Amino acid sequence: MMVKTEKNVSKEKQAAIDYMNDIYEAVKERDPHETEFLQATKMLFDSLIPVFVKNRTYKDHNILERIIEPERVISFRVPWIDDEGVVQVNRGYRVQFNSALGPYKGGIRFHPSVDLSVIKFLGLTQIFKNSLTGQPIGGGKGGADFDPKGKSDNEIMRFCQSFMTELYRYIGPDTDVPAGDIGVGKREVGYMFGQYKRLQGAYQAGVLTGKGLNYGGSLGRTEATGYGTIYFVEEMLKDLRMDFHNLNLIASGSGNVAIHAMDKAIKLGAKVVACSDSNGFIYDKNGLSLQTIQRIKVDEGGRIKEYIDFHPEAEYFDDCSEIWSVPCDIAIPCATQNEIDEASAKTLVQNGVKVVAEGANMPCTMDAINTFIENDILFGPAQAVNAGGVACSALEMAQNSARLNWTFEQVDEEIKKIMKNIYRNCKRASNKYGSPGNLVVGANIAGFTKVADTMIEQGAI
Ligand code: NDP
Ligand code: 2IT
Repeated sequence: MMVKTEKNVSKEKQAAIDYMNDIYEAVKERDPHETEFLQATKMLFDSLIPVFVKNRTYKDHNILERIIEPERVISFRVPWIDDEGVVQVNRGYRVQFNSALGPYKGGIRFHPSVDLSVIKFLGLTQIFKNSLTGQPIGGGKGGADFDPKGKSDNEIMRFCQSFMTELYRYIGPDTDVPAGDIGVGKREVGYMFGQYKRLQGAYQAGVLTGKGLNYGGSLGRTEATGYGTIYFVEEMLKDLRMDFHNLNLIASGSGNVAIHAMDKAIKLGAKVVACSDSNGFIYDKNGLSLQTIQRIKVDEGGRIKEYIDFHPEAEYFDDCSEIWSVPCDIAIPCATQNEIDEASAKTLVQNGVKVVAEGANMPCTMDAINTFIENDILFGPAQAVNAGGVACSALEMAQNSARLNWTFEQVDEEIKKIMKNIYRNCKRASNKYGSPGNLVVGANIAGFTKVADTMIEQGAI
């Protein structure tokens, strides 16, 4: 059963719940082992119930059955030669999920946990995130179960080249435009771009985003997801008649999203007291030094525990999931999926958290989200909160098409506008559909209805 049984449910609502349960069960029967994808599907369906109560059109057009099935799934072998001369093999994926609004758009993740379920959940949520940005981009995602940790620069390059040797035939500036995600940053995008250019025999700058600044990358893209996250939180705080001053913030992760979110939060007056990597977390009640974190993680590719070598006043704990026991006003999970479960959510609530915003994709389990909502904690869902990254990618595509470069200030201003707009639209949709303040419902409905309406306009494809 998808939705908890409620008393006094209207006939119309029960019919919508039954209808959506049937579709969910069919998805589950088809791919029972895709746990992350099923989780994302369930979260989406739960939010959409009010839409299906109010509106028959989407049911008449079988939108749910269509939207939940990717337009195309590509899976391929990625052979590469390690520094010992041994051939290694990984599995690569690209899921081209939905092209109603524009070319497929979404990142590429290199992490040992990557499988089709992970890429499908990321692809599904990307559709609605991209829709929320208001830009002409469809949804897709890709990746490989490759572990970049401990690999030499040459190994990374050979892997990226081999990955692109297969992927290049499926992508293009008007077809599918990948970017970075966990384990894929400017370096990896550069190697993939070089290989794409070589195989294609043409310089198509708009085929990838997150590029280096010398060859079509956009100023502000590196910062965009983290900054956008904080611009969104700023809007949430305004609703609580608060700002960042004197608020304690904790961020999980210390990668691209976490670092730039912490940077912007500090600039706006917050105190960042804890952050982590996959081994453990650091804590300093007086505030962490972002400069040191950046030196360790960005410049030297080290581990977060090295922080205490430079700041003995800080503490290191070697279990990253325990970071949620640190008391804070704002919690922004910025590492990976399912990093906040119900128990962690309850701890955050008990410790007085005021705002939780998902910098990462699906970092909170469904029970965790319900815990926040039931306790009236203002909660910002991933597809809205972290949309600044892909929004900036779409600005990079626009700059590439026009063959010009915007200034950092122009890009940053645009991202701020987009994030404010997303917040407004989520709030409006949550009000319109009877769940005021529930931004999960608002984000899913606002993202979904635009894609669904467009699919209807484009016919039964
Ligand atoms: P990075 O690779 O730059 O950093 C990831 C961070 O999360 C690292 O600190 C890493 O620790 C930690 N981490 C990764 N996997 C795990 C895990 N299984 N358990 C605990 N910690 C983990 O990635 P990004 O910052 O780019 O991405 C972070 C999240 O944000 C992801 O969910 C991504 O999908 C999402 N996102 C990213 C966008 C972007 O533009 N980059 C845009 C929108 C969302 P360690 O170094 O130890 O591996
Ligand atoms: O999850 C995401 O939105 C990203 N990894 C960024 C995608 C993009 O195309 O910039």
